[in-house]
Amino acid sequence: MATYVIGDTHNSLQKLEEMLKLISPAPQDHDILLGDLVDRGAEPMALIRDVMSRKNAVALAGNHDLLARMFLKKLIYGGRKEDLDEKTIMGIFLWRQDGGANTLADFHKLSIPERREIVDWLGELDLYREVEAGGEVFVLVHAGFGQSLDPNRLPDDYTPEDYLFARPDYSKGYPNKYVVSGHTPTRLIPENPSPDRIYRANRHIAIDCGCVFGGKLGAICLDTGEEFYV
Ligand SMILES: [Mn+2]
Repeated sequence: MATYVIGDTHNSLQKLEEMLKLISPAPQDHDILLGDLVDRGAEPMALIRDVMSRKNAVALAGNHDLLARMFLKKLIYGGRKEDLDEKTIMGIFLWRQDGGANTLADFHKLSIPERREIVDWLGELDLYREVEAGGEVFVLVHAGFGQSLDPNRLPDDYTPEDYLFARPDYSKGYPNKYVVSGHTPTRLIPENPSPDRIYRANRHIAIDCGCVFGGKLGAICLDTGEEFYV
């Protein structure tokens, strides 16, 4: 059994399909998506439904997934303006500017039971997951614990900001486990010599290779360390 971790897909079902073709996981392997499935790209609902349908795939929450969930929950029945408070209307406006427009338009094409199913599924995504592979322990988390990463702190002892939004300090790491994160495209890591490739430092593995920004979708096999790009 092998475990593959796949970076931020941002609505690109096509890239995910290409990636799974490249990896060609065996039936007993696990595929873990590291969050930010939705927003920015073209086919959010098809992507979510595809991941939901895969028996061996699980997704963790990214900031975009939770933001989408928060607003979509209020829009299951269409979301008439008079039913929404000002803060929500403003939030939806800002979310649309930050990549939510396609997610919202695509959501509205679904039937109400389908919308409910998607909202429930998004609400169940874990914030982090710890897995063992190849004799090592890996903590998988969308943003990578931010500047707060502290070797004396347990993985369940961080804030939503640390799990979902904050930019990590790659000079810090746990001494006995690896942190695998997405969220920050590796081209934005100043000390990374290879933009859009997986970046490793101090038991920190950053795998968001910027697929939605003209880079690549990255993935890694935790058991072998093999890297995959599409
Ligand atoms: Mn993110």
